[in-house]
Amino acid sequence: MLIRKPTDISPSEITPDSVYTKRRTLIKAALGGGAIAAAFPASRLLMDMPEERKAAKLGLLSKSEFSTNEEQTPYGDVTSYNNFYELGTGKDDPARNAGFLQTRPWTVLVDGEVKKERTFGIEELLKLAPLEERIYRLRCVEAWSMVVPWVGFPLSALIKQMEPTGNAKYVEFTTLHDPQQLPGQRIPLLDWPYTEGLRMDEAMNPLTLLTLGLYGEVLPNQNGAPVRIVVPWKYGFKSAKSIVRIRFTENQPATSWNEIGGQEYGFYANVNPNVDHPRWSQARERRIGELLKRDTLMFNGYADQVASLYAGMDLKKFY
Ligand SMILES: Nc1nc2c(c(=O)[nH]1)N[C@H]1C(S)=C(S)[C@@H](COP(=O)(O)O)O[C@H]1N2
Ligand SMILES: [Mo]
Repeated sequence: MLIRKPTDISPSEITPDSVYTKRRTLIKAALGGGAIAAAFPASRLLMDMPEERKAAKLGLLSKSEFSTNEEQTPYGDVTSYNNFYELGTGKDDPARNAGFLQTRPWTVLVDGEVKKERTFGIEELLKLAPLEERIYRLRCVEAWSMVVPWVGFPLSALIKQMEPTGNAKYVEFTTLHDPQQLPGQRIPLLDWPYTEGLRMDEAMNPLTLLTLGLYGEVLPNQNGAPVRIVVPWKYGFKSAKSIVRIRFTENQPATSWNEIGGQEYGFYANVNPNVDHPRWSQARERRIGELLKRDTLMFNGYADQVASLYAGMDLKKFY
């Protein structure tokens, strides 16, 4: 399969309404590996596996003052050790099942508390603001971390263009809901589609990146193609993948992990070595590719940029 250059892509079709119909049932049972395997038809797996993904280059990228100069996690690790439950629950499943997901045409609906709702084709999003390279640490709640050269632009550029109303206090992100393309959605692990959310000031923070690529190329499907969020001071699950909708809300939106396990996964989910997950410590982490664990930093090392957002808040309560 060949991914065309962003400039070759024709205007997108409107995403079907079914994508936005949120299921009401919340099934809290996590199922075993047998059910997962059964949801991914083996024949299609082989047929749809691209032999060699040749990702489109994203052209000249400006560097960012927010980039870390730590050693980058190799491309092979970034694209083969993933969390993307819609493509399987094993770390190597998303790369193996990536061929199910079709990322063209693709649209993102921006609606809710905005002056005028709008649907962006992915090719429009790619041109909405200058693309930057942002080398960020990203730490999973499971106590591993990576350093990834993401490509994108601050989400604030999109928000400003959309002119949210005075009632917009939060932003909700919704992943594509299509069990054909995301077969993990045939299993009620989470209340699909995956949703996440940020407070408006978090969404406007210059670190919050609307992400379209990594390592100078368009995002591989397993990393959340064609567009995802990256919020580097929060646990990885806040960084929703394969987004089809961005909605401004007055009230704090329900988020998938918080709904399924509120004691373990809070709405804020700021990386915090002093607040343990109920089942394990968050004080240390393993950088993928390294043997020894390292200390986890407050706000994942981005305290200078974001600590002020939480001034006066009890971070044990608002975890
Ligand atoms: N739609 C969706 N987004 C998701 C997830 C997911 O399962 N589904 N997993 C999250 C978690 S737990 C992490 S750690 C990051 C992993 O991003 P990466 O695979 O690109 O490193 O994606 C996040 N975004
Ligand atoms: Mo994660």
